[in-house]
Amino acid sequence: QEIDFNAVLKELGIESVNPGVCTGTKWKSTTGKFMESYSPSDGKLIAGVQQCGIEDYQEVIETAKTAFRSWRMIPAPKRGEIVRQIGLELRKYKEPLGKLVSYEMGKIYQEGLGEVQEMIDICDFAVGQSRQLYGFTMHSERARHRMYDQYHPLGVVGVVSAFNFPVAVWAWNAMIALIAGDVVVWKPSSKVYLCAVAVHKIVANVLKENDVPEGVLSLVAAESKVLGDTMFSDRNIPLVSFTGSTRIGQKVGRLVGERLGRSILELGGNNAIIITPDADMEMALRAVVFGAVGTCGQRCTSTRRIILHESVYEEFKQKLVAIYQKLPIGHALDSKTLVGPLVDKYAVADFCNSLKRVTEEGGKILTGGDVLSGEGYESGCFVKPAIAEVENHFAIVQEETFAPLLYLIKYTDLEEAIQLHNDVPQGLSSAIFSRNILETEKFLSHEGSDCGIANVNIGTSGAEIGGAFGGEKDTGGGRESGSDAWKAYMRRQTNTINYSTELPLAQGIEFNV
Ligand code: UN1
Repeated sequence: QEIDFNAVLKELGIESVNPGVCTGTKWKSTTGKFMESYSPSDGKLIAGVQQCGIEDYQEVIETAKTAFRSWRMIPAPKRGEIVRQIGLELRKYKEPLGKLVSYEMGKIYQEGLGEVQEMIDICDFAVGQSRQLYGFTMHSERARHRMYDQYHPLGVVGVVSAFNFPVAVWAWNAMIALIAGDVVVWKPSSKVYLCAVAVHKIVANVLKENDVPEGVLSLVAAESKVLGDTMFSDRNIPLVSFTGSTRIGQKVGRLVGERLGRSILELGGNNAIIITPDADMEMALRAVVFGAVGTCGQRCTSTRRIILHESVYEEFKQKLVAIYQKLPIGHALDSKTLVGPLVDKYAVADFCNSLKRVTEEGGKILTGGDVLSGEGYESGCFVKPAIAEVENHFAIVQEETFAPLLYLIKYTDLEEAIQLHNDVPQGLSSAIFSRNILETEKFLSHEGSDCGIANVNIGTSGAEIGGAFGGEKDTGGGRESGSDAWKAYMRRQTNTINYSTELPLAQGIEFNV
């Protein structure tokens, strides 16, 4: 079906040329280069952004620092009220924003809507959290002394997000940062600037209405080569939350670490599902397909490896291949599509290169791997999702290929399955399909999955916002979104108050002057 995309852009306030710098309600003309954004679905130009230059960035940081001084003094539940209104505003724009996410990034519309829903959900979560920034109280070892810890706002939070979740990852960070009393400077991926512009247009309505100071939520649309290192090394930013590859993440960790700043790193995954003989096979199949080809394999939580018991291997493999051969691949906004395009032609080249390496190392491609051409595929970004039989130790299997390439690996006993499962550098998401409690509990125990997320009878992707999101090992180790992840966005202070007329020292030390 043809959709009038101009109407969507108009509703979101996207012009053909958009400034790439915003401090909340004010848009700034910038000194950076002009960048155009094309849809990977049909290759058409959507609109362009005038990018942020270094001087623009310095100004934004000064505005953010000033804003922090007043924003931190607004009581947390009142900051929560602003976030509540942002959630309401996002509800109003869920459909056009979901469409833009789908059109600019290439995920199917259902997933575009789901992504905006994640934003709404984290707003709701943050509103509640704004009244629950709890610290502990403890009993002092000294008489008439009181001790407690409290959490204070931290300052400017830098959010650097990836192309695959153009809007939700910002919201996970920004909404928690807001209720924590922090201000946010967002550098979105240069592949999806328009989504970031649209988000800021939507949020501006709320900021204006509530007289929120300029600089509480800022946007700096710049390429990583222009602003990346500057931001990571910037002492004005006590916390950098970075989502992206392990390679870049290591550099972020180093640069932020050198100045003893804090970083939350959400890096690559190499997520596996173990399927045991006790699994519900139909459920497992659906979970595997969604996990492996959803978002065209471009989630950090995408399913990359299936570790199958030998007794169910052949049957599962055949059913899976049959499903893959019928997958509807096409324009992300076509409601019949389940697999949209990859984000750009570089991603297509990476996918092809990985397939080549699989064969070179002795793996066998069972289905897929073609780059599609012809009617409907003119953008050159469409591929057929692939399945390959491999061994876990292959160098290519140890890496994350950010595309729909699924590996099948056979196991004999659960011990071995868990070992294969953990034997990769990454540690983000994981799952087991089994109705046997001995197996599932073992998988969740400390001798089981070594990942930050471990699921039973659901797939590896599509985590709810209420949990802490993040992973171990090469995935970086940070946590964001739900649970007590908010603590990373605040500084902790321990307070001891003496209400006696003596000055006893701790540890019973006598010191008489
Ligand atoms: C990511 O791919 O960067 O769990 C985030 C999921 C989504 C978030 C993925 N809720 O798949």
